[in-house]
Amino acid sequence: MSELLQEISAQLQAGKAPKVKELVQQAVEEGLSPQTILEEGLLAGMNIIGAKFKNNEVFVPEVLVAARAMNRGIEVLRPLLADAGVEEKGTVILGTVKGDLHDIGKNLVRMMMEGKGLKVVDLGVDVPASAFVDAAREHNARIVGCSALLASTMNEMKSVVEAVRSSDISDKVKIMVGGAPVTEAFAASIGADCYTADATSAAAAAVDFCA
Ligand code: B1M
Repeated sequence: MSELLQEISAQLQAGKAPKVKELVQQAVEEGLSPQTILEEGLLAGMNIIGAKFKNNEVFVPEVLVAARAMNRGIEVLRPLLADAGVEEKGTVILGTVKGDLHDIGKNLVRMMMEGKGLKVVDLGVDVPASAFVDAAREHNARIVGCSALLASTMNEMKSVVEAVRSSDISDKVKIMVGGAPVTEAFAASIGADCYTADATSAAAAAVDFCA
């Protein structure tokens, strides 16, 4: 891995948001691909923080500043990963489910979907099931996408599936789920239409649904 990517990872772990932004910009100018910067710089750093968090070597405040630094880096990459001027292929309602405040993975899913020419209405975090349905109806969406990072909140996805299925838009909308604790088997058990493990495959699946 290049020294610059290692430095991005290190500065992210230290929570130095302006420095991460500057280094990501530098990496872009040096010709590194946005995908490489994302995976080998930003996500590599966040994975290390995640492992330390699990082992009680760092705590919520450190994780929070690292997450902010990650988001600042992603902001630089967003327009590069998005294909400017691509005709919109369909609308996706995206959000992190009720009770869950994790948004880094969701933001990546959004970025990749926008990069594939989908319009994404991002409802943010802590989104109740009814808000997914209301937004899907309002925006005439083809897809509702739910993200969850906590074992305790992934069950909220079942509420979203039930809310969509019992609504008037049931047969217009596909439900996609994802996030670290979510599995294919869980998705099937709650009646979701699709589970994907990462942002890139989520975007590809969403495009297929809209085709
Ligand atoms: Co939290 N947290 N956290 N946290 N946090 C985890 C998830 C945890 C695994 C850490 C651990 O203990 N090892 C653990 C959950 C354990 C569990 O339930 N199994 C945990 C916990 C316990 C908590 C708190 C309860 C801690 C506390 O307060 N004591 C608390 C909960 C707050 C709440 O939500 N109500 C909490 C808080 C936080 C912070 C606020 C400090 C911060 C979030 C900041 C933010 O998001 N803005 C945070 C973070 C950063 C993490 C870790 C370290 C990193 C998560 C992350 O962003 N990963 C995480 C540990 C870990 O995962 N190693 C942890 C990077 C991201 C790119 O990956 O989100 O998995 P991910 O997204 C991937 C895929 O999952 C997929 O695509 C993405 C990219 O490829 N994907 C989808 C995601 N959504 C998708 C949707 C799709 C398809 C694919 O379709 C629609």
